[in-house]
Amino acid sequence: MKASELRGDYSRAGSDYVVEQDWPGYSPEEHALYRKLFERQSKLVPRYACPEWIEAIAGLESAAREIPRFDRISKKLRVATGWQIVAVPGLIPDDAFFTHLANRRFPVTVWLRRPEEFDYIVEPDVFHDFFGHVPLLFDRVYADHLYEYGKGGLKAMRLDAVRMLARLYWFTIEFGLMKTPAGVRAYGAGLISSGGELAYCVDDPKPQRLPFDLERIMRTEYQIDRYQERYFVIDSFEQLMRETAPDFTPIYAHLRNLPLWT
Ligand code: HBI
Ligand code: FE
Repeated sequence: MKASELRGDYSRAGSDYVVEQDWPGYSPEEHALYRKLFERQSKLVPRYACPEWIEAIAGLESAAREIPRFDRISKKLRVATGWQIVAVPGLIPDDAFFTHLANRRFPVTVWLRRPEEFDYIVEPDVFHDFFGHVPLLFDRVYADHLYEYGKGGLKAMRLDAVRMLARLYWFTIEFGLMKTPAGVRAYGAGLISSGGELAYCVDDPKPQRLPFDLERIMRTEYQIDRYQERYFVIDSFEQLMRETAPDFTPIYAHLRNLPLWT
């Protein structure tokens, strides 16, 4: 994603890429589109989202009718897990992104997709970031994992291993599945916020559903513009935390020369 193609307004972003959310700047049409997206996903999440996400969204009912005010959500989030959300113009460079996570700040895009992008959008917008990512920041173990991920990202930059680490983020935070007594459920933000992939990732027999395997994940390429051909399934956020706790340095060294799984 070259900066020139990105659609957000980066002109007022500081060195940490944080901007004002400018909540009064949203039009009634934008709030209505956000509400339509929220209502569409609300029909699906009871059946397909993991219990932790279902539990967290219950405390965010203010975010159902209109685009949420980040400062108000941050106030609640700080109390729950010590995190806050910061407004950004869209995708930001890795070092800024990792630095925010390593300080318990989650970057949330300020702009909302256009009506014709109702079913699919390439870059994360406020609906993907807020509905997909923010609720799980209220879960202590998930939030602690994301904090460790941020610190690990800064280290991966020093080791030139961001590409391998980004695959971990992709197959967990964005497209992760979790085992539950009722069957697999989605916790990845890209799934939770998707009109079509949320049911597909749980119900469709086509994609592979593999047990979480850190080294397999770090060697598995992914496509960003279509439904995933494989998902990785964790037992719990505790397992995700445990399996990603070790120092990745020797793993990066070992994997660097191995062929990729496609
Ligand atoms: N920026 N705003 C934003 N959101 C992301 O999820 C994001 C990013 N920049 C970099 C990035 N993700 C990826 O490189 C990491 O997932 C590795
Ligand atoms: Fe995302």
